[in-house]
Amino acid sequence: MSRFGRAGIEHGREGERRGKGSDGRTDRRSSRGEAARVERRPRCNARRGHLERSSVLFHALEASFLFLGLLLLVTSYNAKEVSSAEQFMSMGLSQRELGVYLKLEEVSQRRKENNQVPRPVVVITDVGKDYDDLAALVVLSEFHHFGFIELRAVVANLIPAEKRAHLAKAALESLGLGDVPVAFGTRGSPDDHEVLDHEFKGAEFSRGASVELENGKALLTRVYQTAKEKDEKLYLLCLSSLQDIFEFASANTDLVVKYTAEVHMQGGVSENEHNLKPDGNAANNRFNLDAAVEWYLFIQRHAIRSHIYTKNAAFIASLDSGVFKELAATGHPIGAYLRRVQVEQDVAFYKRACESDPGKRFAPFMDQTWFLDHKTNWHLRPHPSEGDTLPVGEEVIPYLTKIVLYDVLAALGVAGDDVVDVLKNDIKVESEVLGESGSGKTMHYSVTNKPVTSEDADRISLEVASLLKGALSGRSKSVDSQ
Ligand SMILES: [Ca+2]
Repeated sequence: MSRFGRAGIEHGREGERRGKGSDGRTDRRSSRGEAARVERRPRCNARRGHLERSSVLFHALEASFLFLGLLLLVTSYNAKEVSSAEQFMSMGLSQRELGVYLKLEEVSQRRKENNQVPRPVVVITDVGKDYDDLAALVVLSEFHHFGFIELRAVVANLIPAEKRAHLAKAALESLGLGDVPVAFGTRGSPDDHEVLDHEFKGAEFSRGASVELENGKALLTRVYQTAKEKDEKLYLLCLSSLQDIFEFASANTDLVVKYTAEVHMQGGVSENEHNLKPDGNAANNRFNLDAAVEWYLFIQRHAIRSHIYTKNAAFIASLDSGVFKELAATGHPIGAYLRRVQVEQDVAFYKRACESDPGKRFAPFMDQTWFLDHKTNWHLRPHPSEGDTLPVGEEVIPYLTKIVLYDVLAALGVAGDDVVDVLKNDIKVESEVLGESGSGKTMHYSVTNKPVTSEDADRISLEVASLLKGALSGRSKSVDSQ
């Protein structure tokens, strides 16, 4: 990108910082402050007039600089790049969000110059269980359109796997990726899974969602065979139970070992004595802990490069719920679905957190206090006082300000370090090398676990919000309106 483009973005960031409060609402403090001061001096009309003129002049200059920056940006691009920049500008993104897109476009161009092909990605997801799987698919669709990745296959597991696969297929169609093969996987767990009312309500995003889908094992076999024929390596993105990938890898060890570049998993891990073990508290491990234990042994035995993303970074890089309101306002059906599910899912989550029996909660430690701390702004409400009655049931809705997108961090990571690093997102905070005794192989892995700084968290949130908004208001809209 040209220096003019960068200047335009920096200018835009400054404008955004001035225009947004910590709660995400428009808060033109400086101009309000000036206005308030002027009102306190009603007789100083000359000064007020001067300030108003200054304010008008400032905003005019601000708009002029932005316009000039964008104009110079567009004129500095070649014809193909111009279309990208123009497309981004028509997406209704804020200045900061536009900045994210332009930086990602820089990475895309750099990869093309280096003849880097998109990373072939295979996703295993329990889409529908949480809104974050669908959010991850939306982010992945943008990465696919940028050319960072190529979505080769999506397998949906967990009861009812077929219904989840249809949800994934419909979502991908609405995002302009109807050609991506989708299959239904295993039940994901030996235990029964309670399907909640909100999971599939309003999820018919497009025509064709009722097409017959194939079995997950057949699809995994096919994509791995194709990888073998092309002599390329696949990137596995595991956002749900590890049963499917473990079963497939056990039956097709050579294929998986030879043709897997990296594994990216949302979950949790314990490390000791150069031995990785799945953390049984992480939901994706807990679905089928035996399979998770075996899969972790598999990746270590065969030294498959792996990245594990835990819940801790996701909590800190949570999104403001205003982002989902904006997604609903895009008019894209996925936006409306995400917003509705976010509220219904979090209310259901809250009701479970309020259970006095820890065994009935989502996890024993996720009690009412934990929920209010991690998922709401309850403690920031006006005039808090000790002894306030805690919200009951749906009373919590106005305070549901934090959207935690666990799976999306793994989706960011699978795109590659250059995509993650473009915004200096320090989500890869820990990296280790594990040597396995006897085999002579070296296991490389990283764990995204430690809290990131609030500045890093803001950058991650901005990147995620930009991609979600861009996907639903931009490229896929033409598909949706067909
Ligand atoms: Ca998931």
